[in-house]
Amino acid sequence: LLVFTDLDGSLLDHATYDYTPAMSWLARLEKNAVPLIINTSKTAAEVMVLHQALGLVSPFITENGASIHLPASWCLDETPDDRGWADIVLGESYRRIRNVLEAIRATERFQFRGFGDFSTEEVAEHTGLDTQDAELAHLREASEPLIWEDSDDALERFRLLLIGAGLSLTQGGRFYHVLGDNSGKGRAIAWLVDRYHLLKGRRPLTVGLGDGPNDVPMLESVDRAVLIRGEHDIAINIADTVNLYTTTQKGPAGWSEGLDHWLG
Ligand code: 2M8
Ligand code: MG
Ligand code: MG
Repeated sequence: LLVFTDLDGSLLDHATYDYTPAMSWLARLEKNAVPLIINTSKTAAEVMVLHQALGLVSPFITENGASIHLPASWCLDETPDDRGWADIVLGESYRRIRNVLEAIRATERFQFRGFGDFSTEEVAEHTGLDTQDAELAHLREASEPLIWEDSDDALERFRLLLIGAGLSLTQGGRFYHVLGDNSGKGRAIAWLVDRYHLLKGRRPLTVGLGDGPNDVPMLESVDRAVLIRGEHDIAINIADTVNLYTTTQKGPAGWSEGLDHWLG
């Protein structure tokens, strides 16, 4: 069994980033040695802090699937760095993403602002994170969150231009996110499931929990999916072939409700 989870609006409360209502399930997963694999749009720098606080030993996925972080126990050919981690990059570099965004903005005059245009204080303002955490959210490696300040028509044209440049656009609870087109939360899961298979000689049962449009590829690639009721009112369309449970509660309370449903 592998449990994949989104953070904001899922394991963490959308506004306060608290996870207290999930504590008893976190303890239960740990006791049963079930790997809890964070799969988030946050940066590795942000996740590392939480991963340690939760005492996790599992791999984690950052920036909407653009990069996978393996502890030594999940490595085959990879050599862990001196902190004990090996990074697999599936997406495009942050530098290339910013270059494309700046070129598109210069020619199309679209109105948007990304984290690369923000000071750390502005990141803090838009996310509700304190300055220290905002600094970690600012350390992007392979995706750019942005606020769209232009029309819906312009957004559709922007989406097509990104595809033309080998990039893609997805949406989290607060921001649009630009990333490489061969990444995404689903692809990163497929990678880790294959790795698990190579290590253990069998495929795992997979559970996935998320609340946003960027979680759809995750929910569509697991055996048992939990759609957590969102704080936002963005429509979320999931293929009807998915084994889906939709929670009535939001955030970490919904997260626990979902695990009660599938594993309780
Ligand atoms: C960003 O992502 C969230 C998650 O869904 C969003 O779009 O609302 C990320 O850039 C992340 O790094 C940051 O911590 C988070 C804070 O709300 O926002
Ligand atoms: Mg979320
Ligand atoms: Mg997320």
